[in-house]
Amino acid sequence: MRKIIFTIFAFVALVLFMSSLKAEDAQEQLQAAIAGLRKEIRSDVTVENPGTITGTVKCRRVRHSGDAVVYIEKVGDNKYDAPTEHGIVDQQNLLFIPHVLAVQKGTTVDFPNNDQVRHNVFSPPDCCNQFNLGTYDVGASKPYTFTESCEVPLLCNVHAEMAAFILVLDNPYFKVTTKDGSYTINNVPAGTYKLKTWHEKLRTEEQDVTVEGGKTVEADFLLKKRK
Ligand SMILES: [Cu+2]
Repeated sequence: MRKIIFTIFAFVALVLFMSSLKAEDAQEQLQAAIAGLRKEIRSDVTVENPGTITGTVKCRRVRHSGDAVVYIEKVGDNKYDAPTEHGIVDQQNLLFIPHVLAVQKGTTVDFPNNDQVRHNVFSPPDCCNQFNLGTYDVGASKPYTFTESCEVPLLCNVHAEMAAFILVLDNPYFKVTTKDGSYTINNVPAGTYKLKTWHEKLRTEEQDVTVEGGKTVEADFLLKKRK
């Protein structure tokens, strides 16, 4: 009898141990996926004697100052070739990864399903890039090309809690902030521009910046709740 109880106990302990390893594995995989995916997709532009814009975005009353976007509204005629590189929004553990992706207009984004369950990807009907990729299998991937500049909320009609954003912008001059709120926009042609912010929950701010060739200009923002 004792032997049987011991065997059952040992078996249960082993199963628990294996499942904790698996959970740890999944967590590690998720972290690696988050760290590995690009948060911006832009085309390469040759600029003579460019300048740099850098600074910090402080986000009030949200968990961290990451996932805000700083961008220049208009550079010249704002006409740029679309990037050839694809963006990726992965689906893992009932999450879209990354949570915020900023892309230049004309970028194709792939939506691989690397989860254990089927997902659907769509944007709401009032979005300027309205699309619905339907529900698709684990291991499959579907692309969509974003031809209009605007905020694109991503949703899944299987899981109401899944949400993410793609911000589609007119030119290559933008950056997604890191968790501490810092950002740097490189390769900017000399000139005076309107620099704007985007955040899924916070109010848009803007300020004028003058960029000089070979120099770095600083621009900080404080983002508050929308009224
Ligand atoms: Cu889903």
